[in-house]
Amino acid sequence: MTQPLDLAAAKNQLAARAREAGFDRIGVASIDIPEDEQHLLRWLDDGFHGEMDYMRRHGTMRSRPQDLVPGTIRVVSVRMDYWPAAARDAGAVLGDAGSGYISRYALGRDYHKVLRGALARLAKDLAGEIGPFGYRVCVDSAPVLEKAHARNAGLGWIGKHTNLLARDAGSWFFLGEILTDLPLPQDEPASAHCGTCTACITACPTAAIVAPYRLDARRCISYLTIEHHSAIPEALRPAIGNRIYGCDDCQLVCPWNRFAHAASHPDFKVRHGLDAARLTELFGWTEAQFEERMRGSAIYRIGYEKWSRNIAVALGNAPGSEDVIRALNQRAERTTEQVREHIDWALFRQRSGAVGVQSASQEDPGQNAVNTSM
Ligand code: B12
Ligand code: SF4
Ligand code: SF4
Repeated sequence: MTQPLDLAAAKNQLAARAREAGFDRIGVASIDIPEDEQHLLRWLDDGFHGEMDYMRRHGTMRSRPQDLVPGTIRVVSVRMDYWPAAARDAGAVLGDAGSGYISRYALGRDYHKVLRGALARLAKDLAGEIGPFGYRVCVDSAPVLEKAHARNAGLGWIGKHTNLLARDAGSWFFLGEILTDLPLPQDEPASAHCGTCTACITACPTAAIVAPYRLDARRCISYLTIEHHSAIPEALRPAIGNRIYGCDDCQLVCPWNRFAHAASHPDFKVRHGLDAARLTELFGWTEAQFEERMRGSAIYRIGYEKWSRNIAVALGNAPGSEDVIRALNQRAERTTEQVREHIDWALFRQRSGAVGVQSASQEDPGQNAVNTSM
């Protein structure tokens, strides 16, 4: 006769293996997130997803993992810290308008690859020990409300900036999941500790956090520089400053990030000097150089055109200089229509002396209004 499976022991084995695989925390939750589903539907109705059609496409499948993988009854959530401690200081890069600021999460190897590989091995190893079970691993690779499940699994709370954060770990971490049919014992959801703080809302350069816990992605620099395919609305360009891929401002000011841990995974070490790169140098890369240097990085996914578009905006915000004007002119004749339009905007700013970073007010980001300070 086969012994019944000891689920508490299986969970302990999983936790021990997760630590060996480089994960910093693991927890287990049920699949039920009805309130989050309501928030998701409202967010979509308000159009806050912008051009991220994939967010609308899956509808409630995103909040019902049992519809995505039939038989799912638990979500195992994992956290992996990514703060690159050896990188040039974030504030120093943001304060140096001739440098390009790249989000801390994208300075090393693509996290999708790092976490997915480790999670797949973890689930496979557990199956080797306890016998076959149903599962699917996800790292931002399937329609799953990752933060909601992670909160319920005790990994942290969703902050007013909408990222997941923990008192002993801040928010500089990635999430991943194993959706499973194993009835593993559940953890307690984490309690929230934002209190009366509103630092992230105040710090956001584009006023994208329109209310606590509500992010209008169409205004968010992370969205604009990574997910938005069309031209970046002119009204928002000045506030983007020198952020050429993603944005960290709301996390940089969060008091709980004093308790964040440095990444221990070697794949999150800075590559290609991306923490201290000059805008003019990055703008001089050919498409072949972009492909070669960014392969294996999350940045590779946006492609050369959006990369060039983003740098053109940052050059338009850089202090006026002949070097910047030369770099812009050199690319102007051999590029796409979209990049060309952003170069023209940047050249106009450079020549009219209307440079410098401004905060954006909460006007409609859909409007391609010309900035009034020009
Ligand atoms: C779409 C997306 C984006 C979009 C939209 C972000 C967003 N807030 O939705 C954009 C491109 C802007 C983005 C940016 C970033 N992202 Co992103 N993104 C995602 C993705 C794919 C889906 C998120 C989602 O489901 N959004 C739907 C909306 C409805 O959710 P929400 O805004 O978080 O709202 C929730 C709560 O705030 C609450 N809520 C909503 N309204 C209200 C109202 C009230 C009154 C209350 C009480 C609650 C409440 O309910 C909602 C559901 O839980 C996830 C991966 C995944 N599959 O989950 C990664 C993910 C969230 N992103 C991640 C990261 C790292 C980032 C960036 C930090 C990257 C960067 N440095 O540029 C920024 C952070 C920007 C920010 N302030 O959120 C990590 C976050 C890790 C963490 N610690 O939380 C994730 C989990 C990827 C991963 N696997 O690690 N992202
Ligand atoms: S990532 Fe930047 S633009 Fe987006 S909400 Fe945070 S501070 Fe605002
Ligand atoms: S900055 Fe303040 S309000 Fe925003 S997530 Fe951190 S603790 Fe919460």
